[in-house]
Amino acid sequence: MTKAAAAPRGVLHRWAEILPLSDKTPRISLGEGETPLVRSVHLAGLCGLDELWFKLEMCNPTGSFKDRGMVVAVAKAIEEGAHAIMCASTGNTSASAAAYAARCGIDCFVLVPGGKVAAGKMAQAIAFGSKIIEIDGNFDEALNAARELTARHPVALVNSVNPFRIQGQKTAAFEICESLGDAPDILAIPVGNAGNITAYWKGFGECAELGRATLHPRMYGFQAAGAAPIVRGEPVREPHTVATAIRIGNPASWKSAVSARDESGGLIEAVTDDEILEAYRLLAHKEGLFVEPASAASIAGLMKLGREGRIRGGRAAAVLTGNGLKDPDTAIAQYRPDVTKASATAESVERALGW
Ligand code: AN7
Repeated sequence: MTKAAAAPRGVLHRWAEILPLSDKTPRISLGEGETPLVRSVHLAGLCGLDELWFKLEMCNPTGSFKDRGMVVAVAKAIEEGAHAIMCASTGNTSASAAAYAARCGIDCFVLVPGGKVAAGKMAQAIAFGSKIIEIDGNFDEALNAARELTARHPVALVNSVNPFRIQGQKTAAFEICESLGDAPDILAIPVGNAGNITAYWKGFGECAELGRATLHPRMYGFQAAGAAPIVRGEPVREPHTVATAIRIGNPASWKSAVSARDESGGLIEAVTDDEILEAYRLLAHKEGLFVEPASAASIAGLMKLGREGRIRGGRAAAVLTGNGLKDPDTAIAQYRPDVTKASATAESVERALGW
């Protein structure tokens, strides 16, 4: 018997039927999508939930949910003849764009806020060989520059203002409905530039239309308190938060995030850095899930609502958007390491452990 080649994986293969692909769209893949949905053992109760499920988007090839949308945006850019892509980024979009550009042999330009991108994400942009421009300003200013530059030059913009990004990211909602057999009652998600909450709401709407779900979840979005323009109702000129991924003061998809909130009967609220870091530590200590701070914002939000008695049972899914390895500096600052030295003998280790 000959050995069968592995079946093609990835968002463009798995979800072609719900994506705007043509015969000419290259079916590129880094094996993104089909991420695990893992049930919470310890934190559901703290949130007042009967069931809490974690969608492990950190398991995508570059360690964040961005790969789902980026694979579609890059494939469509190449289909349309692009030889270069550009994005502004707090770090994960640039890591993802750089990876797919490397894979496809095109150029990638990334505009990042100087000094505010987590170390692991910078390492990725460097490793994938992208051209990195550190902006003396924040993400919002970098995105404005990227929009202007891509209007002037033959370079495709792959931020989530590119509708193909939203198309790709909506596939996660389909996967959740498939895994649970229906949509959850609540979808909890961190909100930065607001592309992902927009994509999930679109995805759940399509699931209901296609008979893949009987209900629409309430969309619960969470922003960091120092970067919460949607909660405050006005742009934040100088956003600040330990969750650098969502350090965004003027989200591009603001209007559609508000629509997702209002049409679903959901909410968008703020969580403080302390609340984010508490959820960050609990996810690691109690669930074995090491996420980056931005991803912990949704759990921080559910815990806050639970404590306030504003969640009374039901089933929630929370999107864990990025891997904790991306931000080693925050991890080292937040966890108390329990390390002892010993020589390489059982006796010495026993002594070190006090056994
Ligand atoms: C881990 O990479 O905006 O609300 O430039 O990296 O769709 O922006 C990242 C955002 C949540 C927020 N969690 O998603 C970027 C960028 C993580 C993130 C968000 C981001 P959106």
